[in-house]
Amino acid sequence: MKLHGYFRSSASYRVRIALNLKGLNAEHLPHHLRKGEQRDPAYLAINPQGLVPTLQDHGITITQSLAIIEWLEETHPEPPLLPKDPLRRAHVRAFAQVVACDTHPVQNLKVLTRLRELGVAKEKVTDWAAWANREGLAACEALLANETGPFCFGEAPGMADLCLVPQLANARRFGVELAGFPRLLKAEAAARNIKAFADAAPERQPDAE
Ligand SMILES: N[C@@H](CCC(=O)N[C@@H](CS)C(=O)NCC(=O)O)C(=O)O
Repeated sequence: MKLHGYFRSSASYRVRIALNLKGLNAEHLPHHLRKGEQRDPAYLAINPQGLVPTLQDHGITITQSLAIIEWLEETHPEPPLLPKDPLRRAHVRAFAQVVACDTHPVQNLKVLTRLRELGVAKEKVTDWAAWANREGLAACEALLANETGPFCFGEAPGMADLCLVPQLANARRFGVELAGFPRLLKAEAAARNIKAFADAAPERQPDAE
């Protein structure tokens, strides 16, 4: 398998955790997002959005981190990243989508770059990104109100955790105060003890700066 990514990309970070949890090896192919390498024609031919990650495996290509993770789950079911119960699965997916569909996309590099191009001052752009993170994480915290943990949804890490941990890293980069999210920090602390999460961290990647 080949994973096109970038060390600081939180969407790639999600997939790296999923691969590690499932004990799968992938060759990591970095694209330097700040240098615009995601828009090279050769990369656009496999990912028309010019975003990372993209997974390639024996002639197949999959874009979008959640689609990649669902595909890994279906083709390599052990250990599971989703619970067995349909309602619990829906709740885990809802949590993951708060992060991946409604929080991360409004603070990704492309959006922040466009705001700068439209004349928004750098501090205001950072405020915007921090606001998006606070809003999304507040919803995530509420979704876990009745979950005892230690992970987001139960005794083992899953799809919710692999979305949460990279998003908390983003929130810190934008200066978000996280003390108001104790349940999320508890899940993050549990994940920190797991090698699959530690090995996927941005600073452990070959292209880390
Ligand atoms: N919804 C996509 C988001 C992908 C995405 O936004 N990736 C970011 C890095 S985390 C990216 O490639 N940004 C490049 C850019 O904004 O130009 C996914 O989950 O894969």
